[in-house]
Amino acid sequence: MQERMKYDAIIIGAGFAGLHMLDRLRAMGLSAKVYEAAPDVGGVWFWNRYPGARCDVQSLQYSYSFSSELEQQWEWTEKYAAQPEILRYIQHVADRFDLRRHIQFNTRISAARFDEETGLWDVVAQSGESAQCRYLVMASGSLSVPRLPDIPGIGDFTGKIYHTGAWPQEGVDFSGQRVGVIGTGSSGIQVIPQVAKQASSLVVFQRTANFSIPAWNGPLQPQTQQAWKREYASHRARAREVGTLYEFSDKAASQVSAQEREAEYQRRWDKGGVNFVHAFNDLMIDKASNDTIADFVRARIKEIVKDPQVAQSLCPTDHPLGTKRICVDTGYYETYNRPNVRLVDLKKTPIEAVTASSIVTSQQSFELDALVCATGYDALTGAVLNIDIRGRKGQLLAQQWADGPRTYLGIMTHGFPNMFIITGAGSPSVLVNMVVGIEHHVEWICDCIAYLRDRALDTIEAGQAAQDKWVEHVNQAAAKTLFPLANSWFLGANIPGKPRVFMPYVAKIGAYRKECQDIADKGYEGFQISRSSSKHNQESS
Ligand code: N01
Repeated sequence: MQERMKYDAIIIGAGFAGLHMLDRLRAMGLSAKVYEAAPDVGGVWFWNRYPGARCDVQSLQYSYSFSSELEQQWEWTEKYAAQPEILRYIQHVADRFDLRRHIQFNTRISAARFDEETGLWDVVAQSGESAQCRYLVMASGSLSVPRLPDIPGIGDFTGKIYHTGAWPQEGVDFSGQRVGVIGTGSSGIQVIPQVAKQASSLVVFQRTANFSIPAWNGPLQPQTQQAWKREYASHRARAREVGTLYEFSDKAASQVSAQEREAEYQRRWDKGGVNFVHAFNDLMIDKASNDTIADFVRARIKEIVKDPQVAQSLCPTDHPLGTKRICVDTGYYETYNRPNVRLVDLKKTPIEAVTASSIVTSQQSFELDALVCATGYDALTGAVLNIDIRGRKGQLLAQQWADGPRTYLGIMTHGFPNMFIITGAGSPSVLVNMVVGIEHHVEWICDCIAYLRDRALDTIEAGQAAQDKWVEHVNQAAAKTLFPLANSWFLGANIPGKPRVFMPYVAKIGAYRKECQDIADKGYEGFQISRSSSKHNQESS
């Protein structure tokens, strides 16, 4: 029998998080291996190849900060990079830092088991292949488990069905086809204008109207890029405090005149992007203030969309602006003025079934050649819980998290020693610039491993009491905002049966970094740290 490979660390996933983790651990002199289900690096940027896919954080900020040579030498071509350019960047990083030889592609990890005797993790792939490690790092992504809608009859559809998050590598040509799109979140809002340009007809099946802000994307001017690069150090320092460098207002919408509010919303609309939602500092905590910005967007939708009934259906009315992830688009609302595009408002006429060739609503049947599902993900916990992870005493992580994810700092969970989660539930994660969040977690995890190594300690895990306190703290932070008012994937509301728990930590990344650093400075307060034989319980009371 072939001997099992043994590594200091195994990392699951070769996206932004996994690659950076690998690079840092190698730099520390650890043996590390990445397992990746896809045939190449990239993570979500490998899979999300749908037409129109691009990041809504500006390219110069949605990139690694750990290498000044890399940040100076890499040239971005657009204000908001499209998926192919981001994927090229990630591939470049893998090659530049010679990471590929430590990555095993086409390998999906199905199980991981902590062995209390050895203090090691046994990691098993779907193929049956297994390996051992001391540290297990979940870099498996926050939005990486696509979810198809469970509509009666969908399995009978004989046309092609695509999910935006698992797009065919060879691309899709919709020319001359009758296409349906289900879903109007960030992915739907990006893919719809592109499909509309190709398809002979497009029917959009909308369950919940979403707020979308124009991107006003365009080429990145060389002088803009050079100016930014000259100031990169200070920009990155600021990003560590705020995530993305938006114009954060110190004024409340409730304390200024209606004219001042309108002028500010218009100014930010004209600049475009997520910056729009930071127009005032009370928009996410005061419903009346939020109504003012939501009204502004609804008025813009009615200006852009020519058919008043279609415009009305496109106006979100069931959640405050920003409580579902705000969308950023290029020509989304304008697309509904095209003669080949039709909006079906599922709130009025729900889908009843899918047949071999059509979608049937309560009112009509729509014949389709292809169906695009922009129906989202089992967010934050999906990728972790898809693996059969067993910690101390064989306890199953899925059982521990049956009522919602429980972590300490969003990085570790009680009963699962030496298992780290990058940008997991309980950390700011998807609420901030992901690359900034990832770099922070990678640094923290590396410091933690160095701490253990320097003291010849074997395991670290979240203490129960500290974890309980953290979960409560994360819940309280969300409860002070308007976020819980929306049925969003932040709350798991898009997955039937998923516990309704607000998963990300609503905090400025700078404040969160400080909380994490303070805990590390106090000798990892609240964590349990042990040598194989003697257990030093450092959990705070
Ligand atoms: O997924 P979503 P997404 N019948 O869950 C609808 C990031 N991202 O892939 O709201 C009918 O937001 C569902 O309707 P409802 C970003 O963080 C970023 O678009 O549940 N409809 C909703 O409209 C984003 O938030 C970028 O009522 C059904 C849609 O499908 C996250 O990924 C680009 C349905 C799902 O929206 C996820 O975005 C893309 C059903 N059975 C993604 N089931 C950028 O950086 C679901 N829906 C720009």
